[in-house]
Amino acid sequence: MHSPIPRLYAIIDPAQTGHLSPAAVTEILLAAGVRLIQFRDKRASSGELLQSTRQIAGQVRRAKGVFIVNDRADVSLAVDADGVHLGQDDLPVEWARRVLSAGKWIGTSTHVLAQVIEAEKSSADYIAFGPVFPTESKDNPDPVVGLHGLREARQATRKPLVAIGGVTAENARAAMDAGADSVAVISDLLKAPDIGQRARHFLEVLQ
Ligand code: 3NM
Repeated sequence: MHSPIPRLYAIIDPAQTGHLSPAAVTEILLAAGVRLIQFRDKRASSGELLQSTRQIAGQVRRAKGVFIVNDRADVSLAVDADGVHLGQDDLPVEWARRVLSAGKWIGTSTHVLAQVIEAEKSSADYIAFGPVFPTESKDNPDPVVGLHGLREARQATRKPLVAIGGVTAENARAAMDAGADSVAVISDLLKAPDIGQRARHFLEVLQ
């Protein structure tokens, strides 16, 4: 990871994009100025995942953005994405490092302070912590950590900290004030009637 983490981290989950294809959503987000995009598809086969990921990687590359693949270091490597995001049950960070070349971003999800402390000791490039607010986008979410939990996480790491879970344009500022460097968002972006306008609004609020 060579550049500071953008303040808005958009996650595209096809379960939430309705009639729009992931590629169409990517185009809208990039046009709005979003420069950090993750693709997360828990249902796709490896073949399907490779297809969509390849396309999005090209789009984000042309816009000089950063593209992260959820969970799958192999797919990230195959499409020359900028990195991978790992959950607690995915490959451990140091093992994903064996797959991805130096300089690629590796992010990790954490949900309690002990995991933040562990991640701080790892070579992860950034740490996501949440759910900060209640979320409906994740199956079996961990207990809500709240802004108080986020402040504690801030004390436990010097790495870039990403607030995730239930973040909206209305509460994003509060998450930054609690110590987040970036906010990761699925539904408040993807469920908006006008995704581009919502993304621009987020970017303004996070200025
Ligand atoms: N991870 P939304 S919460 C993918 O707590 C994900 O680690 C979480 O979606 C965590 O912005 C979450 O719609 C869902 O709440 C985020």
